[in-house]
Amino acid sequence: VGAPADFPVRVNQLGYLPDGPKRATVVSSATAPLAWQLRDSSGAQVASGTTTVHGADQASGQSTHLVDFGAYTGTGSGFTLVVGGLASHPFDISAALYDGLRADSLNFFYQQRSGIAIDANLAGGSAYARPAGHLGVAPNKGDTSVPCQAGVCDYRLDVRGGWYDAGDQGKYVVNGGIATWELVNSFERARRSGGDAALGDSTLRVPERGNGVPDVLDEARWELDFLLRMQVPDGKPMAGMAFHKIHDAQWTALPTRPELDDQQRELHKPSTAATLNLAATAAQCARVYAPYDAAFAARCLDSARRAWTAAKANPNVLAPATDSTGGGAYEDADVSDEFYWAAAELLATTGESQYRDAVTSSPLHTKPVDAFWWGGTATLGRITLATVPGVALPADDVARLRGLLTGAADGYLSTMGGQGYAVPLAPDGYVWGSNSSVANNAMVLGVAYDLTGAARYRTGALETMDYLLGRNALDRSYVSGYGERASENEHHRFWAHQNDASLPHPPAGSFAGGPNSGLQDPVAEAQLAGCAPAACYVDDIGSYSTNEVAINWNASLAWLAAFAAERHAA
Ligand code: 9MR
Repeated sequence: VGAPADFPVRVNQLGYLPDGPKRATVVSSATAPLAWQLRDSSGAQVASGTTTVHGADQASGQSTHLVDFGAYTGTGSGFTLVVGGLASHPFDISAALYDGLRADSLNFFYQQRSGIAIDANLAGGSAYARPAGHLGVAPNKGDTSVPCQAGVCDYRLDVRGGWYDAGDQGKYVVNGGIATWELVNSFERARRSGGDAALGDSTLRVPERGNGVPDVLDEARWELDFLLRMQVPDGKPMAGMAFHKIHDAQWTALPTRPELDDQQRELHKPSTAATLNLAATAAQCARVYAPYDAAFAARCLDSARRAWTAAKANPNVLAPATDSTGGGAYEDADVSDEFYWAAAELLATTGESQYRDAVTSSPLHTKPVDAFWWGGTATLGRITLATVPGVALPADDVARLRGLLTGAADGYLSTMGGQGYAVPLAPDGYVWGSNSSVANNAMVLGVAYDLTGAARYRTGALETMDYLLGRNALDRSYVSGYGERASENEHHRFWAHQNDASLPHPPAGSFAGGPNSGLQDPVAEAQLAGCAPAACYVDDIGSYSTNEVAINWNASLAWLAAFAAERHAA
């Protein structure tokens, strides 16, 4: 059996769950069905059948056939799928398939921590260990006493901690908000589905393991503590608002180890969007952390209330797109969705009528569910209102929101069904961070499964993992360490092995941004001209617009991995 460089038989390179869907895509222009064989690790045929001709796939620009070997019920490792004499990458069929990814996709956050030394034993080897970054130790100029940009404030703030956003070492409240919400929501939903033990204390590699608090909440708290520090103190102008971001005055070179960053760090002007991200995540914190640390939960609630009040008083302080020297802009010209999200979280936590009024008077409350991302967060609020038990809304409202969420999920299933590679994303959706668009839409499929128990939604969420782990236009797993042909050169200032052999590759569980038809960096421009949307990706450290990592992206992967790892009774 041959094995060409680009395997035309595209599978989830990690594998399949025994009780999940098992489909593959074959790149072939044959107009008649082809014979396929499933072989075990000894090469013995264990199942066979014929493909279904799908034909042209718009996103990839490829001619495709589909294989469904879902009737096979065996387990093991080293399976291959063979079509026309050509084999796929080897893969497993196992109920434990996603256990490793659940842990590693969350360990990514530990390794992105600012303000703490990264321990080799927790980070998966000495290559990943490093001294604490940005604690005011030379040559660092932050983050324990950070000045504002000119004219923004006349005092300094201690904004240590949190996670570095991505391949850069900026810390942005807007993106920290959605990432934190997704991790905490992953735990909140698992507690309802009975899967929370797998995210509980001493399940992850975090320094706080053994403290009696679920480890995923320990990890999220590292960021929550930072978000709370970003709030303008009482007695200062715009008290209660949150600074939009803190980062270097100039972009640093690649590589730059965190503890060797010598740039001045600066606080950027408070924004309504950042303030509402703080309000939303701090309100969620108050609800979810209450059983473990009542004092912290109370501090979160106080901060959330003050942020909400400050945002109401300053409803249109917008972060500009032009503020992108030394860090990302995270600009946002429409904060109606952030208002809705924050009101939803405050309502779910407090039940108070002021927040209910804000929810029910928002036009977003009755609109169809739209895709969520860092700049569009209404659906995060909808998920909370539709899933948290006992939310103080009329039953009709909750039922309608649930219907809107399952309606969006059915839309994603229909999008998947029309494609050669079952992706819950339209062919024109391959923008910067497309893998997170895909993963976020799959989260809605997971929510729909939780709400209804209908198997088709779980199938959709799991087939999305197939796409991310190799069943795609490029025969590529976008998750480092997972799959035979996985990304390994994601854009990062410390995991910069491609530029400096003394530094490591990104650790297992790091998630690449994915295909971006905009070709928004020099490497993509030079190497990807003319690419089909789903093929506009290059595993090169210089391609930050297709191959960066980011906390908001890894958070969706972690949510999905935890969902996929949950065991289901037969
Ligand atoms: O994820 C962001 C994407 O939606 C934007 O199009 C892009 C350009 O503004 O920025 C992305 O976010 C980056 C941020 O600005 C800086 N840190 C790295 C982020 C991921 O590339």
